[in-house]
Amino acid sequence: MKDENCIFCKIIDCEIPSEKVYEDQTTYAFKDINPQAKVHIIIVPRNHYENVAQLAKADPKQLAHMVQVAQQLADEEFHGAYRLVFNTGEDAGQTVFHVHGHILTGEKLDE
Ligand code: IU
Repeated sequence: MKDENCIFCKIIDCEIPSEKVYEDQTTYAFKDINPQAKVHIIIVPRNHYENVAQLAKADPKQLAHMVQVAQQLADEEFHGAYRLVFNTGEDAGQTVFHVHGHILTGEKLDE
């Protein structure tokens, strides 16, 4: 399930370069190009869904897997402490309409 106009589908397929930090059969994670924390990773499913609600409805196991991978990356980066954010909708700051979690970690975060 790909969208040929989607920039994150192109990153997953390595048509556009990214700083990959994790991949498996269903999931891909890379460093955000505009980091908002010491470690800022974007985690995406390989399949294209517009937002987290669509993903949760269509494939809840995939969403659960992404949370587990986020935990694993934060275990490696900052003793398992992290913030996981899914901006959903333009008015909430979503700019790329391929569901993605922002994993913010690597340092103590502001409350
Ligand atoms: P948002 O939740 O849709 O606003 O998040 C999109 C994020 O993707 C944002 O933090 C961008 O810096 C990041 N990003 C990226 O890392 N590489 C890209 O090629 C593009 C966006 I386009």
